[in-house]
Amino acid sequence: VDLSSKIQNTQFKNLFLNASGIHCQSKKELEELMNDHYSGGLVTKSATPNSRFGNPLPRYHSLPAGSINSMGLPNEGFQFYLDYVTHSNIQKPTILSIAGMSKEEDLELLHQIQDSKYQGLTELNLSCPNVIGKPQMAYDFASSNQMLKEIFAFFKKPLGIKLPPYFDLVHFDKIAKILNQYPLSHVNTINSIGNGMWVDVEKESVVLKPKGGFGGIGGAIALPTALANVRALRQRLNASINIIGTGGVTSGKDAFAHVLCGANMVSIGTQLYEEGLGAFQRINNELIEIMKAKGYHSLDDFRGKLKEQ
Ligand code: RRO
Repeated sequence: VDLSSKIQNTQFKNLFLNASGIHCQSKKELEELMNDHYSGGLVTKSATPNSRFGNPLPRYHSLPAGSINSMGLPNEGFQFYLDYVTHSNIQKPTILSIAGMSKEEDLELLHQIQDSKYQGLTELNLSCPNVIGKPQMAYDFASSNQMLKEIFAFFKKPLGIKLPPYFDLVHFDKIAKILNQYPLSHVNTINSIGNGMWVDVEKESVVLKPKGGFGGIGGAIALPTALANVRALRQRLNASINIIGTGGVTSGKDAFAHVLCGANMVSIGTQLYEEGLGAFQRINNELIEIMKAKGYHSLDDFRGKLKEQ
């Protein structure tokens, strides 16, 4: 069974990635991911121009079937991640994630990438739900369009974007129509489901310190929303735009479902955080067993082939 996959010209030995933000902030975490045999590629924590501590703690909480977070973009600063993906002992393809605090910062970071030696994939995070006072750009269609227009006027390296979940079919039509105008390498869907809430009934309290307890929802409870977003975008985007399916993957079965909906790559967030890097090996093996039982040899045998009733 062959789990290899591609984004544009970048070949991955298997479809699995960490979700950005999970196990990819520090040098140690990145090295562990880089040396892990069961993930096909590595995504870095979304970077801002300068390092950030992020929001006050507690800012992550495990839920019965997922997680809620309001990390607030803790990261080591853009130069650290650019150096890591350019100079380190690279064992697998990398995706450099960036998230400036304004359009100007995003453009500045992209100029630096354009002018650097980096030849890997870049991903612009237009969907961080947790920075106080900063709306998610990807919910503002006109601003997203304008931003992409300015970016592709100078940016010539492979670039994808990280999208938030959409919940209305008209919104899928609108965002796809915009994205189809640009030579994007990929879209990564979904970021966490923004501004959920969890209540500790015993304490009669929220569980996160920042933002009065509001935070992004991930993990198993996000799977149906993630699958819908992968499917709806695959049905609307140009074939040249690949899809990274992110959201709710805890098993090989969930990864199989993402690929059926059209995912080229699948990333693992909450489950990776909760289980550790061993999740990659387990989920690899589970997916291989499902494919063997069905007589599939490669992901192309079933990618996007979800049947309607
Ligand atoms: O750091 C975060 O709070 C964070 C980010 Br940038 C993101 O894109 N998604 C998320 O769930 N948390």
